Amino acid sequence: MTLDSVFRRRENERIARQSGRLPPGQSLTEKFPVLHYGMVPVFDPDAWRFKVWGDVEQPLALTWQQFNQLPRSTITMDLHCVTTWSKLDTTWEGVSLRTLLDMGLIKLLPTARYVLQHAEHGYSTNLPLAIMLQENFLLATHFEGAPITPDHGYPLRGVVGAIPGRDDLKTPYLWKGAKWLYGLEFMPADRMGFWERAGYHNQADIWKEERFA
Ligand SMILES: Nc1nc2c(c(=O)[nH]1)N[C@H]1C(S)=C(S)[C@@H](COP(=O)(O)O)O[C@H]1N2
Ligand SMILES: [Mo]
Repeated sequence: MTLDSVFRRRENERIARQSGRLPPGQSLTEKFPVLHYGMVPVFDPDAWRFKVWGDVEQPLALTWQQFNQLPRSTITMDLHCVTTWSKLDTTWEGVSLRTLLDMGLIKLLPTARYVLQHAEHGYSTNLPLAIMLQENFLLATHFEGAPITPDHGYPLRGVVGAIPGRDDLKTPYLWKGAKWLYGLEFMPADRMGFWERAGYHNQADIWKEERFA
């Protein structure tokens, strides 16, 4: 790392903090750290299915080809990891859960209140349905215009972050988006995911510094 880039990072961090975009206890990174438990799964496009089950009228299973034909959305947001790094202005493209409901592709039972994201190799994470329907949650296939790299969750990941100025949106830490996502389970009651069971905070609000329970 050059001295220049160190000064640039610190100056950007000062600006981010001043403009209210850096939650308490966070510091800025210009890189994109890779963080996960276990191994990066191998993607098999023929076997892969995006599955929806639980509190829905009909379970759903889409092939990779079908998933790629869904209407798409793009969002730019700030990512905040519980391990204290933040990365600003990241752009993601994919499918919003809201779209799947609006299309009638997923018909929820009135009892559906929570969602568990299921990922390859047993990772999971839970969120209230209301948060997953916000504009700052996406089922993402692309990062900065290119398919997400295997390390960051290819072919599909949940991603959640802060949209600057949108104080009306709840923003949890980044672990609440599962990389290598293949399934959404809709549930009447909350059920904790991988890190939540390991002692991370269930709500995980970045502004309240809800890191650990
Ligand atoms: N499948 C899976 N998804 C995961 C994790 C994991 O261990 N497995 N870790 C979470 C955590 S703790 C963080 S901070 C982000 C990191 O995403 P990144 O590696 O793209 O920075 O992924 C989240 N999603
Ligand atoms: Mo994390």
